[in-house]
Amino acid sequence: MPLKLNKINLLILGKPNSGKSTLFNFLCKNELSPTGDEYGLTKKNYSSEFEFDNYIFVINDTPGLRRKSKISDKDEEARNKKTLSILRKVDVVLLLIDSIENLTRQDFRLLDNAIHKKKIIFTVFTKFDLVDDKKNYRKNTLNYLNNNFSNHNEINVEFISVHSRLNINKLLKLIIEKTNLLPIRIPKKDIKKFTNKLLKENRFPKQKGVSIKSKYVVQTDLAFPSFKIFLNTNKKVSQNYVNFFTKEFRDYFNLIGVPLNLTFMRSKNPFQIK
Ligand SMILES: Nc1nc2c(ncn2[C@@H]2O[C@H](COP(=O)(O)OP(=O)(O)OP(=O)(O)O)[C@@H](O)[C@H]2O)c(=O)[nH]1
Ligand SMILES: [Mg+2]
Repeated sequence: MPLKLNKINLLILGKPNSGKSTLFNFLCKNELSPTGDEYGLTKKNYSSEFEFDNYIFVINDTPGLRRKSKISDKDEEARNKKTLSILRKVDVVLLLIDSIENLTRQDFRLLDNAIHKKKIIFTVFTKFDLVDDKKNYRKNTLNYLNNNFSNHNEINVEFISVHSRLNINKLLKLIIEKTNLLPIRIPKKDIKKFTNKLLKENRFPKQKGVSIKSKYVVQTDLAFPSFKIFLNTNKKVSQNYVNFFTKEFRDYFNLIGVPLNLTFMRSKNPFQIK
């Protein structure tokens, strides 16, 4: 059984006007952070707490992040730095995207940054009340992410509206669910079953014509999904191989949308492990 965390630290990030402070105020049931149609209303970080389903959520609202090229003054630069420093300290990052705007390269960069820092990440499309064909919008957005963002398995995606109270509780429940996955312990026998399945199916991508096999996998941290994968090669594995293995591992153990630490170990004497 995973350990139950009772405090979850959240950070809200996103472009100006994406609805960060509206969500923050709604969740904390106060009007601490200024909201409105003017871009860049929030000029500092706000932190507050609220309770949901026996959990205490500590939530941080931040000033809107703009592209580096658009930043003109030192104050904004300092605010951005501060925001990214909070990122290091939280468990969960909510990247807010206005549903009526497109995903941009800056959004992908922020997602990559949060992935690199091993956070639980939610890409949250806001103002969903303004979308007419919600079903199609959802489908197209998920397809777009699958096709254009190679790390899509590392993030969760949700569509909310604070004005219509749409999917907010669902979002909070999902945050709890994913946070509870983190202190994970996968029994050795299940890891063995997984490696045997991979070996049997033998779909490993070839590297210079050679099929690299993962012979065994060891969990190295019980508080965080960290694993060492021992390979039958003394060569560095390709990104293609890493992606293949990571996807198989996530799918098998149902670890979609949570950070994962996989270290691929080369074998000094690859011929010893058959
Ligand atoms: N229709 C609709 N509008 C929303 C929703 N949430 C926020 N808005 C509006 O979007 C505008 C921007 O909201 P804010 O919460 O101030 O956005 P922000 O991301 O905090 O903006 P900055 O602080 O400038 O970065 C406001 O006019 C809100 O009323 C929503 O669920 N539906
Ligand atoms: Mg704001």
